[in-house]
Parts: sequence; structure tokens; C-alpha cells
Amino acid sequence: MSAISALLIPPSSSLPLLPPPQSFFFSLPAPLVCLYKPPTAFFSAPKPQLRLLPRRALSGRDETAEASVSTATIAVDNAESPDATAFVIRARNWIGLLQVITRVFKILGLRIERATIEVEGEFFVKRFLVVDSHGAKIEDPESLDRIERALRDAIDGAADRTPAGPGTARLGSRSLVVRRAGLVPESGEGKAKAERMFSLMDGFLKNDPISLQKDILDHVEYTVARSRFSFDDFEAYQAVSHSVRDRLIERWHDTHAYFKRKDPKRLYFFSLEFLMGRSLSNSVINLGVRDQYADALNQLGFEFEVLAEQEGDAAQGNGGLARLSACQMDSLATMDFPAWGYGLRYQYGLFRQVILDGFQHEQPDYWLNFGNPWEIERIHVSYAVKFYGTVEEQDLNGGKRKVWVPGEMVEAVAYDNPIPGYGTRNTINLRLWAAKPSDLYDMESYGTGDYINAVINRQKAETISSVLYPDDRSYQGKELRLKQQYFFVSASVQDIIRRFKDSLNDFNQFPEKVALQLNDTHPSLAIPEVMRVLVDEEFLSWKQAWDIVCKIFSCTTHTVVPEGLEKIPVDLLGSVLPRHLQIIFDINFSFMEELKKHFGLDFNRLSQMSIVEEGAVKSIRMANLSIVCCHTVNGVSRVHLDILKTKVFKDFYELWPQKFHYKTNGVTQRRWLVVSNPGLCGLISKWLGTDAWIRDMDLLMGLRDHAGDAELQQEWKMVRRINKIRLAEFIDAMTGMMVSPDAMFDVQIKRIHEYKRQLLNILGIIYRYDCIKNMKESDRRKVVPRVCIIGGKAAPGYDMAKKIIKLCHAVGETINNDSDIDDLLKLVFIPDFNVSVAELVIPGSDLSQHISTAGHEASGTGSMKFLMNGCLLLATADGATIEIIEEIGEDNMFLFGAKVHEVPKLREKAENHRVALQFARVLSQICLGWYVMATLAMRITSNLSVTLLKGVVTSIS
Ligand code: NBG
Repeated sequence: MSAISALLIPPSSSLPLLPPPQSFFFSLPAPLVCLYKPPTAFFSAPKPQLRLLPRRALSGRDETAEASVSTATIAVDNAESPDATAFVIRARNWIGLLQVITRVFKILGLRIERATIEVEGEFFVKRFLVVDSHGAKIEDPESLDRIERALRDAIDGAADRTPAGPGTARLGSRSLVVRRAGLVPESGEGKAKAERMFSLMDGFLKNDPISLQKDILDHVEYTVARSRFSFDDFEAYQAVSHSVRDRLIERWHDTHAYFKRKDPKRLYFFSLEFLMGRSLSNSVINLGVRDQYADALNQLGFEFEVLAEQEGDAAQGNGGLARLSACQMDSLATMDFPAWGYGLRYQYGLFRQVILDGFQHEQPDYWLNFGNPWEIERIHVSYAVKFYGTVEEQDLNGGKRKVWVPGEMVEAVAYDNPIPGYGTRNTINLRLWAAKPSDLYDMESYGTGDYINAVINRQKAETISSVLYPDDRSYQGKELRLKQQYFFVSASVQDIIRRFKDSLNDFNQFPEKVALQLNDTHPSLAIPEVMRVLVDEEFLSWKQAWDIVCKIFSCTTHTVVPEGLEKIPVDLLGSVLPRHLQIIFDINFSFMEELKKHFGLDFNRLSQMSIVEEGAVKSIRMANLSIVCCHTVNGVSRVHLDILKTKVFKDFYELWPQKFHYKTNGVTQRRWLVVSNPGLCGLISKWLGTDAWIRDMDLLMGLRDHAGDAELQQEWKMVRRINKIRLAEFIDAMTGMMVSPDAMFDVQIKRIHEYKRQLLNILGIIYRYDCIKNMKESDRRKVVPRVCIIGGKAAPGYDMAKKIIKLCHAVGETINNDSDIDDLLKLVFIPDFNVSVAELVIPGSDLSQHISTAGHEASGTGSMKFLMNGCLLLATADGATIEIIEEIGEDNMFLFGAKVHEVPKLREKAENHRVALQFARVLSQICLGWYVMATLAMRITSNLSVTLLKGVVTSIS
């Protein structure tokens, strides 16, 4: 145990259970947002590097002002007192300084014995006599150094948010930063007006309870338009959210002003899906005002948690890829990147799953019905997006140019969603586009006299952003999907180019200002779109444009199987985006020529690598297009990259090995621990003596020092128990089933897929049930009661996945109603699994299953969420789990099934595989109708036997 950790172990009650993270900023080592690999190198951006936001840069102060507040000196004096350490802090005073200092001591588990204050000219000298948590003097130099650094960081950090310099008020509280009139004209009427404006809005919104209450009640009255004497929980949630949004907007403006001034290289993250879940809790935690809101609401008679529960999920995505985008945004903001997210604002999110008689039914998720306080509609930020039409050749700008004459035009209107970083003022933007009818076009149809139909036709434009496609692994080349992809890409590219041109006009500098990260192939039309804009609209030569494109794009792929790769029929693309098809053909032509030089006339290879797939339906392979144009192709785990290199993109890897990289996925601990498991969060901070792990995950290693401590174990159990009770209540509310929190909660929650093998889990449950039924009473007493929990949605068109859900219900019906086995085994299906359900289930789980057939899960981020909540894993060596095993050790998990390299061999042998007796017995029980829906189950099993024999069974052994 290091000296500092020994020092920092608090005497249990000296720290609040959940130290408010907003109290001050430690300056932290470069944060790691991924559990295992920091994603900073994600973009492999060419020089110059993206410029990170300096931690103190967003205070609205200039550099000269900075010098004037950073004059604090801190001295340690161990001679002054025989039994306490003196910290002497000499600084210009500001309101709140004392609070910041005492807070540091408190959080470090130190006790202030005595404090004195003297004045020396304009300086104050504050002397604190301090002892450690055991009442002893602090003598260890390392500890002293850490305390001193914490003090300095806190004082400087708080001072950074404190105004300085002439003409500004000195407000010490962290939230009272004064705005500086950076754009005030030097003199004249303009100056007077600007000064007046800034004096009217001279401070950021305050976060003391009274100010918060006033803001909330104002929003009740003026935004929600309810009387402040009569409003319900939902209206209170709306008002609270709007007041939080106001605070987000302040930081968001500062961030934009800062980056506009500095003009760094910006990172643009393009994704068709963002699975954000709820925002309120996450926002107040990242803003550092969680406790203030809780207090303020308490005094008004509301509970923060209850209001947070009112929020619906923003389910603008399907599964792993989309949740990764959301975690990515949180991390980019926290790590001070000048980043932007771009996507589509769907009116209907991922369908709601309703279970009727054990079958999944889909209901539309019209999530905007209740308003969305987190977005800001930017009616003035809109772009026309073109579709259909023809390409003509015209004489333009001194040469023959291609001109796309569109057949339809739709307006893309921006909806901005501020994303706050944790422990920083950096608040980045997720800009989502909504489709609106365009005013620019279609005037003619109004002249025809059929006014009503003209309006109705225009309204159809809105369908582009109306609904999220609910499949996560298959793409059927649908026109609407293609229009969605191009719509968001085109608007985003126009926005980026507009921003670039605001400061520069030379496109040679474009790669120094823009990095474009494509999340899977869905946004890959951005490639021909940038080519089109540069060549057709900015009149660059093809070569110049191509050089730029090759420098700015990188992409991540999230799939392992070739069927998951997107293809767009040429006919469809040619009709919707005629100019883009030409550009793709031209790119492919040059690429093929390059290939011939490299590999000779190896037609087999050429046809496999071609962007254009010949065949019954001639198609564009979006993955090939991306690889050809991107400087970096990113896998999401080590084994995923291996599979890309050796199978899916083998030929490309041989050609361009330098392009292929991997960054193992991560999840943000802000969402998956701090928001979802406050009990464990408090415990960790208490035992580590700091909450710095909320930005720097590696610090959790420090818990190892305390792992054997009985007190910690006891507290841990208590936290787990409370989470399990909460989960049991939720299960009761959702399914009407009472489960005992004393039982082991064995959980598998994720999208339903054959490769994820929920089916295998269910077969295992049947086997367990059969064993219990056949046990002697004495043996039954040794069985650990278990509640098996399964949850997840099946894509509406994925028949087998839907049957698996039905089988789960059928088996549950039998097991749960069997009074003979009592509480020894239960099977629960949690309906409508989404982000907020996961936030509730994960902290209450004892065991979680991640049992995909090895070689099928690209990464798998679920296991990371369970793991950081202290849940045991039962997992195959697949995706990121392989790296997790290396980190935590095989002894600390239940490793299961065949390895990646063993699976193909087992598949080969599957035809003649003799299944284990128990397995055959389980199948026959289903076939014999033990589990209610015998006929249905029979149909499943007949399909199953093929799957099982080919893959599943091999992994049971
Ligand atoms: C998923 C993979 C997961 C991976 C996430 C995030 C899609 C299409 N793919 O294994 O199946 O963890 O992407 O990379 O959601």
C-alpha cells in the first residue's frame, strides 16, 4: 500500500458517502476513458494534431488575467506544531477560497485542527493545522506532496473559474464566473451598448439552492407554462431539465467561442445512430451540480431521483455501435477534444418492445411526444440537400464541369444537443439533422392550382428523418435508408465546409483543420460527397480533391461477418444520387488501375477488392469504398482486427497493412458507474480517498490494496444488496413476478441474436431445472437459488430471434409456476430493454453472461459495464473479453466454450458430432412439449438442430 493511500483511508465517517465531484477540480493525468485502451489515438490524425482544450481555457479570462490569480503560494511547515502539519497558503483573497481549501482537506480525509488568517498587503495568509484520518501529523513526503498538489490544483482550478482583472467582480463560488465582454468595441456607441449588455448578464447562472429554485420555478411558469403552485413530477422534471440546459448552454457557448478563437483542427464524428438514453442525471453529474440540485429540489418537496425517472430514453440507435457513439461523445467532451458529433434526429426511435403471450410486438417510439428539453432547434442553421435528377456538363469557371441538377430538395435543420464533459467546462455539440420541406425548390407545383396536394407532397420530405431502421446487422439496400444516410452526410459536410471557410479559404489547409471519423460504413457517402463538393463546387482538380479526401477520413468497423457489410444497389444509387455514382465509379477505376500495377491481372482478387460488386444485382460495397479512401481503418478489439486482417479484409490488409489498427472499445464510467450506481461510486471514492477515478479509470487499481478489507467487503455487499432490491422491485413492476434478492441474479441482457446465444442460455436453464427436479431433497438444499434474467430486443424481421424470445417465455412459464422447486430457479424476461433499464439491471447483477460463439462479437461493451459494477462474468473468449481476461486474470471469471481458432474445426466436425446426452435430453423435452408451446418449440428445435450442431453444441463442451 502506498504511503498516500495509507494516509487517505478515511476513518469511515469522516467522508460523505458520495463526495460531490463538483467541489473542486484536481488536475488529473491524461484521462483514460476506455476501460482498457484510451481512444485518443482513434483518429490517427495527420499532423498537426488536434489541439486539446487546455483545462483552464474556458473560464472566459484572458492570459493576463490568469497571471494575476495564480499567485498563490503553498508552504508546508512541520516544525510549527508537535502534533499537526501546518499548510500555509498565501493568496489574494476571493469569496469561496476558504471553502475550496477546506473542501480539499475534507475530501482527502484530513481534519483541520486550527486555522488562522492574516492580512499581508493585498494578500491573505491562511494557516491550517491539519492531521490525518488517524489524528496523526503528516510526515511522509509523498503524501505531503500530493496534498500540496491537490490544494494547488483546486485553488488554481477554482480561480480559473473566478473572474479577475479590473472591472470584474470577484465571485469565488465555482459557478459564479463573470462573462468578459471579449467583443466589446473600443469606443463609441457600440462600446456603450456592449457594456450595457454585459453588465446585464454579468455572471453565469448561480448554483446555490435559492438560485436553482428560482430558475426551476421560472421554467415551471414560463417554459412549461404551469402555475408554480400546481405542477406534477413530470412538469418538475421538464423545468429542472430546462434549468440544467441553461447551464449547459453557457458552457457550450464558451466552448464554441474558445474554439472559434483558437481554430484548432476539429474532429467530426459521423454516426447514423446515437443511443443516448436519459440525459438529466448524466448532465448534472458532469456539470458538477448534482448535489446542489438534489438539495434545491428537496427544499421544494421533490426528490431528484424521482424526477430523473420521469425522463424517457433517447433511443436513436440499435445496439453496441450506437451506445459506443454516445459513450464516445461523453469521453471526447471530458478529454477536452474540439469535437463535433453529427447524426440524424429521428422522430421515431428504436421500437418499444411489448410482450403479448410471450411474443414480441413492436410499437413505435414517438419519443418527442413529451418534448425534448435537451435539444436546441437552430432554425437558422439549415442546408438544402439534393436528391435524384440528372448530371449535366456545363462550361463553368473556365472549364467543363459536371453539374448536378436535382429532382428533389429537402431542407436539413440542425438540432443541437450540448454534451458536457466531466470536470471541465468543455461542452461539445452533437448536431442532429431533421428533414423539413425546402422552400428553395418546388415553387412550380404551387402554380398548378393543386395547392393542397402540393403542400402534402412537400410534407413527405419529413419522412427522411422520421424513423430509425431497427436492424443492427443487416442492410437491405432500401431507398429511404440511402436517403437518410446521404441527407445527414450532406448537411454535415456543408456545415463543416462553412465552418472551415469562416476562417480559411485555401482548401490545401483543409486536412489541417478537419478530421472525419466515420462510425461504420453508414456515413461513407461522405467520401464521394466531399469529392463532389471540392471538384464540382469549389473547382479543385480531381487530384487535389483526392489528396484531401485521403487525408481527412478514417473509419471504424463494428462487424465481424461479411453479411454485416453494407451494399447499395447501383441502380438505386444512380437514381437517388447520380453524381455520386459517377464519382464512385471514377474512384474505383483509379483504384483498379493501381491494383493491376500491384497485383497484375489477378482478376479474382480484383473483383473481390473492387468497390463495385458484379452479379445479379450490381452493388456498391460501402466497406471497400471506405477502406480505399480512409487513412485508417479501425477495429474495435484486438481479435476483431485479427479477423479483419485474416478474413473479412484480407486482400486489403495485404495491400495496405499500415491502414489497419484497433482501439478496443470502452464505456464511460460516468454513465455506467457514477450515474447508475451511486452507492458503489461513493464507496470507491471513499476507499480510494479521491474521486479522480471518474476521469482516470486506471486509478481503480488502487482498490486492490483494500480488497481484503472486511469493512470494504461489508460495505460492498450492502451496496449490492440495495441494488438487488431495487432490481427485484423493478422486475415486479414490469412482469408482476416477485423474486428474492437473496438469490443469485444471473443476467444476459443484449440484442437477441443467434450468435449471442441467448438460446444456449435457455437450454442451460432447462438443464438446470431438470437437474433440480431430479435431485434428492438433501441435494436441493445445497443448490444456490438463482434468478435467470434475460432481456433484449429482436429486430422485427428476425424470425429466429423472435422465436427465442417466445421460447424464453414458454420455459419461464413452466419453471416459475412449478411450486415443487420453489425459489431455487426462476426465469424472468425483462421487456423493452434499453439504456435506462441497463442502468438499473447491471448494478444489481451477480453474474452476467457474454457467451457469443467465439469469433462473432466484434468487441462487446456490455461485459465492461457489468465488470465495473463488480459483477462476475461468464464469458467466451471473444471480442474484447480476450483482453479483459488478460487484465483481470482467468481466475476471476468463468471462461467458457471454444476458442476462436477452435470453432471452424468444430464446425467441420459438426455433421458427425455426437451430442452430449444431457443436451439431447433437453432438446427432447422441448420437443415433447414440456414447455407449454410445444408445436412452436418443435419448429424452433428443428431449425435449431442445424445451428446447434454446427456451432452451439461445440461450445458447450
Ligand atoms: C457492435 C458489435 C459489438 C461492438 C459494438 C461497438 C453493431 C453493428 N456492432 O461487438 O456487435 O462492441 O458494435 O463496437 O452494433
